[in-house]
Amino acid sequence: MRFDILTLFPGMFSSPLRESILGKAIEKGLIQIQTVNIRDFALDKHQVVDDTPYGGGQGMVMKVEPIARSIEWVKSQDPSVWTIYLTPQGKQFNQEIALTLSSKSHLILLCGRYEGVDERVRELFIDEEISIGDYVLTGGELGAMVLIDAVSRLLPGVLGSDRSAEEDSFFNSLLEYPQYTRPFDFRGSSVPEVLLSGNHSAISLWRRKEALKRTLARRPDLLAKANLSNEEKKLLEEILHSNDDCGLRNADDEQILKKIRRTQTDKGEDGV
Ligand code: 4FV
Repeated sequence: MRFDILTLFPGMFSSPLRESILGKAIEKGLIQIQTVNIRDFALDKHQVVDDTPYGGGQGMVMKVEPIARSIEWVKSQDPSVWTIYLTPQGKQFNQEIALTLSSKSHLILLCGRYEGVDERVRELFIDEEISIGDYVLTGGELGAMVLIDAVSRLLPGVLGSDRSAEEDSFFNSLLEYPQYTRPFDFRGSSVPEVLLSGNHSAISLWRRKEALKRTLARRPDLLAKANLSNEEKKLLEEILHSNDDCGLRNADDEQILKKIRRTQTDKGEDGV
């Protein structure tokens, strides 16, 4: 998979993407990352890439021409490239979007700066707008790095075994179960016995139950849209009726519970 990153600060990408798993993926040729300096496509003597906003107002806006030329330069090499603009006005990035993008072969990631880009860039060149979160960064570069990391690790051969991506949080939109490793006891806190039992069905049952409890307690919204197996629904039932109420007893939690029950019922023959 190829990523062309359009930015005014290509140096930001020198080290973060060269370490560890992504660095190896680049070495193995599983991903190609090219930074394109938008300023190289500003043809005036001072290579101006921004200007004051029409209608007044604070800050500067990125000019359309340098961005247009840089996108068209990449498209001249591959017209099928999919062009993404990282912006707080985009749809919220999540695992589902990462999975969809991982099926594409070539992405342009446009990183905004200042107050953002001239609106004609959107009208004429952008296929998809993505936000990494409801907060304002100084630039889209960190968003581009987040996207490259989340998408690349889903590509065959990037992670040690592709299976591990299937056990991700959010893979089946549940949060991950608690993880433990040596030492068995740390300052009086020890590892749940079941994990040392060697009884794999008991271990996976414990892990599924813990994932459900953690999701119920921290992200009940995810449960409402999860595709739970009938066994998971039964586990959720046990959790909901056990005295371990996962701290879910105030009013809107009840609403979420009703929603979880409703959606799970609609989804399965014998709902919770
Ligand atoms: C952003 C985000 C983000 C907005 C103004 C760059 C900044 C500046 N990008 N997800 N949140 N971008 O804050 O992707 O141009």
